[in-house]
Amino acid sequence: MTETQLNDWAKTFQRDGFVVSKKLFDDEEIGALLRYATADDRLGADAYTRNDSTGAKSKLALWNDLAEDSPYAAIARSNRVVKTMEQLLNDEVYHYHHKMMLKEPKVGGAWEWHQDYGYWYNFGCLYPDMGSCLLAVDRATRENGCLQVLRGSHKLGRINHGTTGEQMGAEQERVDEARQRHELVHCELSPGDALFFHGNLLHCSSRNESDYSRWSLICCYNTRHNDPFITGGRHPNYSPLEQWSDEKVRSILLERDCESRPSHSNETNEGIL
Ligand SMILES: O=C(O)CCC(=O)C(=O)O
Repeated sequence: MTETQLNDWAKTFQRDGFVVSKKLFDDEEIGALLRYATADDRLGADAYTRNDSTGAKSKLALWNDLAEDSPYAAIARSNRVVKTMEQLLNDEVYHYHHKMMLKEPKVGGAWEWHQDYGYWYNFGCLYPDMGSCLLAVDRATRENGCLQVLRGSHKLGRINHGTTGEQMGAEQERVDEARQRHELVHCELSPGDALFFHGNLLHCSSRNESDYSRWSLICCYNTRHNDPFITGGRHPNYSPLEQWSDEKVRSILLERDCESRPSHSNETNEGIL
């Protein structure tokens, strides 16, 4: 991607709190990741569920570490994701964690309206200068519960969060007010598209009512100047992130295609986002 494109994305991100990069990963790369993930027994074993307010189950597997041989981790290190995030957040970023969101057909639960910084504030991050890249692994539509965002809501600042079901949700009164003033956008994505979004952007997703799964890989980053003031928190403190070239990540994805026995770290981080 060119400097001009990155600058345009940074402007959109500042205004809207999110920006979409179409086909950040091409069909071959994302197809390989989907086949790998589908055959990845460890993913099923690592995954845990969070009940939404109706009791429907939202399933995810989350890693704080970047295992050398994990294709999910390779994407989290990839130059095309990390360099973009650095441009959007205007600082060096480091890996905070990454997770596979597994929203299964018919049963995959909703995620309540929240800001990621509503969670991360509690882990010693002083500033909301943090962001996530959601990579669509298979198609995300309204029917299978794509992410919904309120355009520009990152400018509201941090809203108090309480517990709803087994998740945290932003204070309802403020969400209702924000919905009157900020456009609701359903982020329908094709496999390989990436949505970069700010830590304070209000977002949610509905239950998966369709016959199709909605899997996505979300890579979360913190800025170097925002190293948490506590150590040993839920997610890591600053350490430099080794970025991998797009060619290297591509070859890892294609090599791992259809391997059913990955050996990436078994660290599970049972709990909150
Ligand atoms: O994947 C989803 O549907 C929602 C994920 C989300 O809101 C989050 O990880 O913060």
